[in-house]
Amino acid sequence: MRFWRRKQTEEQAPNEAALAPEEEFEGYEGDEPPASDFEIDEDELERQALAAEPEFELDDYEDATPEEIAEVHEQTSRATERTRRGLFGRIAGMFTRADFDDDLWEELEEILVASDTGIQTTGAILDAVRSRVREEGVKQGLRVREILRDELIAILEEPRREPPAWSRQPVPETLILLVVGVNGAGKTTSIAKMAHAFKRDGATVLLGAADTFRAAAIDQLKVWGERVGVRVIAHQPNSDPGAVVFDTISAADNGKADVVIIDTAGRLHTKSNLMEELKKINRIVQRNHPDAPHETLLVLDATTGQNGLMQARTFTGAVGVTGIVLAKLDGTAKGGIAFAIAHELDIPVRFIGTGERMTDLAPFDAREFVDSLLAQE
Ligand SMILES: Nc1nc2c(ncn2[C@@H]2O[C@H](COP(=O)(O)OP(=O)(O)O)[C@@H](O)[C@H]2O)c(=O)[nH]1
Ligand SMILES: [Mg+2]
Repeated sequence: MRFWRRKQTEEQAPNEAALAPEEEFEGYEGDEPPASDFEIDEDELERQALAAEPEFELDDYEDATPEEIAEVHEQTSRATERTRRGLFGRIAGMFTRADFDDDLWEELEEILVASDTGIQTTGAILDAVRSRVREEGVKQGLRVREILRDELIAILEEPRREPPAWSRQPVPETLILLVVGVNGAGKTTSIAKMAHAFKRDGATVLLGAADTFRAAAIDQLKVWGERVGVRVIAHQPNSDPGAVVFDTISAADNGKADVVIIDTAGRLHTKSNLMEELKKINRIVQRNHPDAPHETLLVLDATTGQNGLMQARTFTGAVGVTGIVLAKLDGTAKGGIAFAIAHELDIPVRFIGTGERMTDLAPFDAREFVDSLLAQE
């Protein structure tokens, strides 16, 4: 799946004149031609429309090819396998019963809460579904299923205000991403995966090892840098993270890097120090790049469930988190956490981690996610 596109230069930009709307046709006075010239075969039109457009598109990547969409579908399906095979999968089978009675509502609620959707978010989803069921006088299970699907997607799309910085056009001259999160969440691995993806898309990528608190963390990023084939700027353990960031940005400016990704510590001596450090990093980035970081990505470990939400609040309170990377989704049967993140944090999930390899990263797409969870095996 392509995530990053080089900024269009003037020669590459489509010729504006060619795209200008056509002049109004002057010779035509507006007399309607005979109706027979305009016989429209509606079925044929519909067939043509279906053939021209792929059945689905990804919300954040509108020009994804059918092959890329198929890849995302496969990755999402793999990452949600445990959740689907676990409790959540029971939902898929609930709608075959003719009458959707109170017992079923209760069961649905229990499943959602037990899948880490959280009480508040489950309440919001079920209120929305119930009120539509009531308004439309729906009785049939299959129709309730459709409404539930719609509302699950709607919850995930609540925070989706604009596509991620790397898929917007024009992409910034130097795209700067700051990656934050507690230790062990999956920051360094996710950075390696992103670096791999952006590099494959043709970007020159530079990594900054600003998690200087642990020697192993620096080494880990260096090892990934070698594997992926991207440069890593690192200092000695326990050195000033701000200095690493400064050097990374300078190297990017001198070497014309397209994408800079900065790894940060998950813990310092105390929590408030960490948040101050992250704010300082932001200020250093902004010296030469006032509109950066273009995204501050919080990596959350999907297996930590509701605890992850608590951690997330600490970060969102201190630094402006613009997106979530939901790592280790493949390792949990409680993928309902994605709904809680969207609804309670109001931050879009940008990526899901689907395994430990550098290719195990997929864009998060609400429809793909919900359909994967509701798919019957
Ligand atoms: N199964 C799985 N494991 C992951 C994923 N992302 C990270 N990990 C593993 O989680 C552990 C911690 O990751 P790391 O990147 O070092 O976390 P950091 O401390 O936040 O930098 C490592 O063993 C990773 O291999 C994922 O998407 N799926
Ligand atoms: Mg790390």
